[in-house]
Amino acid sequence: MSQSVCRFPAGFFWGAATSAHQVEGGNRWNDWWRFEQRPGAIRDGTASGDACRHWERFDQDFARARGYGHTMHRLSLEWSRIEPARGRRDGAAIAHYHEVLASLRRHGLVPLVTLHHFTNPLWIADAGGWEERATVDRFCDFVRFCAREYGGEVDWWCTVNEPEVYAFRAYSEGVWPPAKRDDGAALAVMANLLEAHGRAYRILHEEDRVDADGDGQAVRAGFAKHLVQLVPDRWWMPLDALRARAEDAVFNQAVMRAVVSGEIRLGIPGVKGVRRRVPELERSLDFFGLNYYTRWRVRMFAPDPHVTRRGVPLNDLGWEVWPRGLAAAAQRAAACGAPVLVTEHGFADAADKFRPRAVVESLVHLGRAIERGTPVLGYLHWSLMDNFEWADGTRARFGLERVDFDDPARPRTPRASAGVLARIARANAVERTLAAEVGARV
Ligand code: IFM
Repeated sequence: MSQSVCRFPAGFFWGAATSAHQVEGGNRWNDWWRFEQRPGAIRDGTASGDACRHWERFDQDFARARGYGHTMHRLSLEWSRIEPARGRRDGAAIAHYHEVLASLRRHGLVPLVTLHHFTNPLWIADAGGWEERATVDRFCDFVRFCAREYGGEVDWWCTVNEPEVYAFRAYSEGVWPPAKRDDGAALAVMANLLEAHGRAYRILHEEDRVDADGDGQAVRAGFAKHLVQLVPDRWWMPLDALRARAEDAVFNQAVMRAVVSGEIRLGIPGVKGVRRRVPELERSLDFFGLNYYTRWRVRMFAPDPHVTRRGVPLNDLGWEVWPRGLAAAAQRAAACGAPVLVTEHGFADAADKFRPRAVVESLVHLGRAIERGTPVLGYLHWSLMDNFEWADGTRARFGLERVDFDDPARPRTPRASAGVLARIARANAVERTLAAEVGARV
């Protein structure tokens, strides 16, 4: 028997994550689809279009995921398909997601269902989107509907994905719909999304009473937080440290404090902040969904405050590859008091040049953190297959499988990384031989 570098706890979940708009194709009734039609909105000139045609091909996709040893799969329900107009629900879309969930079960994959992953129905966007408190109410109606409709098939729920990323990209940087550049609006949106998470958490616990997987718990609900590490670029420059701390305070700390204490306190110097108490938010995590990708080196007075250093390994989007960061982020997330589930982690690497090694090194660091006591329930890789990477289009390749977007059939080809993760998942361990094969320094 091969020796292992580290082993994972019994029952640890292995799998991949996707979101509806990025893989399904044909999602015409949301704000992203409309945004993609604007010239220049998507950097490489692509659009989601047919995406990966996962809408039709989900069953084959799940069969392959199972073949890779996956035991859990994260997906999202597309609100705009289920409720294309306010109060009008689409029976065919609702039935479709029942088929999707049945397929996951048939293939032995536990579903983790996200309820908001960046897209909004057009009728929500046109009524003011997430700047409006009314959107929180409409979202809660949707959550209640999903809990009643799918609660018999789903126990693991992710309320909102990356509220901080959504708020800043869409309302401060203006690179996602509705393309605003207003820090005050970004803070208001973040607060509304946090409130939505807290209220959705309570609704899921009220409405989903069915223990679908027979483990004694009908609901495990959490959110997915992008826990980027912010570090000063120059250790000797106090202003860089100041800026890194200030960004971390609003992007990470405030969000983590809110889901523990119920207090929303969001501020940016010179901008009208938000302060409010949302009782439903207090201790609103059964698990902390951790999305980890990179660290940002922060510089004061730079045109782009997030800089890269020469000689540092970068992914295809220019994000630093820092395998230690996954464990560091898990340790930080665990301080919120809930077990951590890695709901996303991955690399844009079209050639699969560094992904195999980076996955192995990241998982060894994570495995060691678990051995030292960090509670982690599972690891879901972003993503099962290449997909529509928002404003970066289809050029950013995060998939364990390569998708040929030039071919209308969207064939998938497994990358070496799919096999690497499969070996780890099947062994529930990182074997020494595998670490050596990919050149991991562990
Ligand atoms: O593709 C996204 C995903 O939708 C949310 N988290 C980060 C991923 C990679 O950028």
